Amino acid sequence: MIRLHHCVNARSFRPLWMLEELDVPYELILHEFPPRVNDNAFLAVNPLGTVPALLDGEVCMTESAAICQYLAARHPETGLDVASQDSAYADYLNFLHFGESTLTFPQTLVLRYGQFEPPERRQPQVVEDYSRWFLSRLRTLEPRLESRPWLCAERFTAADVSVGYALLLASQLGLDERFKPNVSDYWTRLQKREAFQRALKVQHDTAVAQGVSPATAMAKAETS
Ligand SMILES: N[C@@H](CCC(=O)N[C@@H](CS)C(=O)NCC(=O)O)C(=O)O
Repeated sequence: MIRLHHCVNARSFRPLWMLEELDVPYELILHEFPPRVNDNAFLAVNPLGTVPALLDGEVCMTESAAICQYLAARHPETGLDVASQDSAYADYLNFLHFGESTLTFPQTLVLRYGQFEPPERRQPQVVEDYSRWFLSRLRTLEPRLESRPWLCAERFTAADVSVGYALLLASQLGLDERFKPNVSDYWTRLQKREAFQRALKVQHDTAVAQGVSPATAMAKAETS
């Protein structure tokens, strides 16, 4: 059975959401964030200590967008994949990787210098600059979503999971209030998906069952 190592609302939410969309059996292991510090045993799974880590037989993957691509391709009957012969294939790959490489990166600086660093090392200017940088990167999505509900192939795909996670992280950072109308409506549509809601519930219930705090690392940093 697939095993997914996860921290609440971390990038490993992408594969968790995918697994719920695919409706395949899996085992979920929750870690206190960051596992690098809180769980030495996890370094044997991923020496970098980052989540996700997805194990599937002999396979071990640690990149969230690549895992979405892998899971979608392994289950083409679900329609979450776009085949290489399809005219939407290039858009599919582009948005799938845009979600992590282009959208999530500036948010990590907002997180680090707004919440994770101790108060004396926090940098409000960095937070505002990278918040703006992130929001400006949504420029690609706003016109795209003017006339379609999902990013490509005229259906919901793994690319929407990848970009959707970046919007989830943005909402955790309070940046969703600054979304333009089409991105805001898209974010509302994404949150209405049953698999998205199931993934939120599963991570909460599993965290509680495994003795891990169900609060996000961001919420914990705010109260520390
Ligand atoms: N590019 C990787 C990034 C993985 C990553 O940095 N994960 C974060 C959680 S969002 C993490 O585990 N951070 C803990 C650490 O850096 O020690 C991906 O998309 O999966």
